[in-house]
Amino acid sequence: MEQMQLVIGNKAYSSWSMRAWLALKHTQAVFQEIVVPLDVPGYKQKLLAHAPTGKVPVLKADGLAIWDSLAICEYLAERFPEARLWPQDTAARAEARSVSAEMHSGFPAIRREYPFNCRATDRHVQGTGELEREIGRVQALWSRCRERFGKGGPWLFGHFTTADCMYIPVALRFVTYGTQLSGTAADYVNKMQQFPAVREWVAAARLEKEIIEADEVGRAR
Ligand SMILES: N[C@@H](CCC(=O)N[C@@H](CS)C(=O)NCC(=O)O)C(=O)O
Repeated sequence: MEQMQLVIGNKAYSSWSMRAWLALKHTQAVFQEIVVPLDVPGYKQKLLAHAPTGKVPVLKADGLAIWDSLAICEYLAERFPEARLWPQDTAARAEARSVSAEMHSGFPAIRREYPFNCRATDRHVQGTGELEREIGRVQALWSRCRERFGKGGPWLFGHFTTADCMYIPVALRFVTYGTQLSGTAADYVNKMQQFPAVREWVAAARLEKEIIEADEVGRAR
């Protein structure tokens, strides 16, 4: 079996890359990272050489190029069942798939107003009502997952799953932009910040040199 490769963007700025990377890390498979810095001259051509979307992440495994973070998580869940990237219980799995899809296809205000910038600290933006509503929805969703399905461990469904891969980059945004959280949401953010894979990703992001100005919002003037 050839070593898998994961094509990703800047660790500082690419939340979708982080999602696939967290899932792949969790399988404990050995893999090679191919980092393609985004928004620099020629980057699109480099991405198009890996997948027809010209976007990251792309997983190259078993002669396949699998694009899109959620498709990658699904593939890894099938290929590494022992990693339990979905809960085993049908009801928990249905809910985990629902909240993962909700993140994958939704939360436009969080994505627009809180650009992912995991090495930044102390950023503040004047959020819209839509942003506030979405933050409230994320907190409600985390609380429900933890209360109904989280008894077996600290993650949304107890053990680490694809749902955590989807929401850890959201939790990191809450840290970057100083979002006020309490209860379950605050506990979840604290837990994820101590998680070795998250620390490894953020530490690597801090070493990157590239700056994407559009994602550097909320600095003190
Ligand atoms: N739905 C895709 C989104 C992928 C995506 O938008 N990736 C961004 C980086 S986070 C990208 O490749 N941007 C480069 C570009 O659009 O040129 C997924 O889940 O993987």
